[in-house]
Amino acid sequence: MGVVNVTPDSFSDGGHFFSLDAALSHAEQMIVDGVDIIDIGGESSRPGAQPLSLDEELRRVMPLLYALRDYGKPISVDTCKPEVMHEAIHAGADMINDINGFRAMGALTAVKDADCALCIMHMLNNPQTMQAGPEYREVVGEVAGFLQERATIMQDAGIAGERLCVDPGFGFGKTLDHNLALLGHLSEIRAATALPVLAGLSRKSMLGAITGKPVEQRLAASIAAALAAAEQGAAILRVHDVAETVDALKVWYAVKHKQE
Ligand code: 9MG
Repeated sequence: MGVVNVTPDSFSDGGHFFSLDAALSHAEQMIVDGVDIIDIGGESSRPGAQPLSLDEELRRVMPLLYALRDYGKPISVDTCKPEVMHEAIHAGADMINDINGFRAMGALTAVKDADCALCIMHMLNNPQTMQAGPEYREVVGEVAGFLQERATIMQDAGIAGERLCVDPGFGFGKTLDHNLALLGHLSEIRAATALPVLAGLSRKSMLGAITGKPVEQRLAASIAAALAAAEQGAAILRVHDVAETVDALKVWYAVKHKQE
């Protein structure tokens, strides 16, 4: 999954793709580079980011979604707002990626009768407060439990389990130790939920904490993290550097299957 943020303040690309043309050519390059799913988002989720109005989010996301529909690649829309989910689904979005785990009032109704895929992510609190001293008794069990509970609520609401995947939400209300525990036990989250796991580690601050590198120098760290997640059974990797990650995964996959 390749990330295209249409935001002026994304932590990872500094808002380089804020204009429609720039976002579109970025997405086109990702397709050339071998992306499978394009994740577009208008609201920044970096720690401390301020919420965006509904109108502004629609103004950022919808033109790109319309423009990308004819490229033949599945499009995911990263949003927490039921109204954006509704509009995106009607415009042909193939997936809704909700960092809030479809907890907003109206979110389940917005996605229930569609057939698009749905990514349920774990986040402690919200982007404004999530990094203010996050605490867990046992992070892996608590995150897995949350994802399991959300998946059950969604299925009880009539949403087919085949539409769901889960994401522990690296960096969303987690310390470095929490993130490392989740990455090292990703296969347990997969087993506990019996759902495909999506992992987003690309360029995140946990990689900066480990390497001491600023966001623009985290390519090698991002690839290492992507491979660690793949080794733990992640089905979808949300990344910024598609070409490099695809090459790394091809090598990892070839070695893995040679051994089997
Ligand atoms: C929107 N967004 C930013 N980081 C993310 C992550 O790790 N996972 C998912 N599903 N979405 C994310």
